[in-house]
Amino acid sequence: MQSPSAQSIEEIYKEIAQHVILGRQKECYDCTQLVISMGAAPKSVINDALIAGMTVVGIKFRDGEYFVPQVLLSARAMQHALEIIRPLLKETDAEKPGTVVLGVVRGDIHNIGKSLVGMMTEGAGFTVVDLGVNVPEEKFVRAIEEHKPQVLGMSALMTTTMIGMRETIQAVTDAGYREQVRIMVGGAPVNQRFANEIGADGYAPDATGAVGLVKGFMKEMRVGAVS
Ligand code: B12
Repeated sequence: MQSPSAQSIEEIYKEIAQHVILGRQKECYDCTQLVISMGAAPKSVINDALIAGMTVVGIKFRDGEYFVPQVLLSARAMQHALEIIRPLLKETDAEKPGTVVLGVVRGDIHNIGKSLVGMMTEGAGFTVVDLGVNVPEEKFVRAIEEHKPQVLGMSALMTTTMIGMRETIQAVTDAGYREQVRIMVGGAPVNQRFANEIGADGYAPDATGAVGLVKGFMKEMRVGAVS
């Protein structure tokens, strides 16, 4: 790392992306802290530095240049840096205008995208109940019973686990809760067509889009949405 004064925020973004790519956890964390202290916008650090790096990791993994251990190091570096950003996205004293239950479907342990959606949704003032990864249908149903959310969000990162979304919607319908909850889906292999096909109420390609969906659903359900 050069001295901060010699580097612009954009240059440090490139450095952060590089640390994600190389799985350098401490360096990634330190540089993230540095840009934040320089006044970088948290969402821009996520999109222009951390996700930019993880996108390259995805390409290397797809092309057989990276294997699971490298990807895991990159994921850890990104997740560690996200811990700096998480509190900055939260509105501490805001009135909570609605609840979103979120989870990654059964068989799938890809956590990062879902967590980002959760962080941004919380940042917009909503209560988020994060069920974690590898969530079976019945656990989603139990969470609806327990938390009475207006919105249920499901994430899947693999073509082989997307089916869990359809099965969860079926389970929610069978349990009699389909009318009382809006369902949104997302994750790299998911698209609008698939969302329509399985009877979801919405799809978004990224966390910002997810927040837009949540706000729209809350309005529809007459829960005071934040702007
Ligand atoms: C990191 C990673 C891992 C890490 C995950 C670490 C962690 N703690 O999350 C580890 C190493 C554990 C891993 C394991 C595996 N992985 Co992997 N992994 C990835 C990788 C490189 C990046 C995923 C990521 O974090 N992206 C960054 C985040 C920010 O993006 P995102 O998740 O897409 O989320 C954004 C949007 O999609 C959206 N979004 C996400 N969720 C939701 C939800 C809602 C409701 C909404 C509205 C929006 C939304 O908003 C998010 C933020 O903008 C992808 C490649 C890729 N192109 O996606 C492969 C990838 C998903 N993995 C893949 C594979 C094959 C595996 C393994 C099977 C490998 C193996 N042989 O073991 C295992 C599977 C384990 C399992 N059972 O789940 C394949 C899947 C192929 C397929 N069948 O579809 C991919 C596509 C790589 C590839 N090209 O082959 N992986």
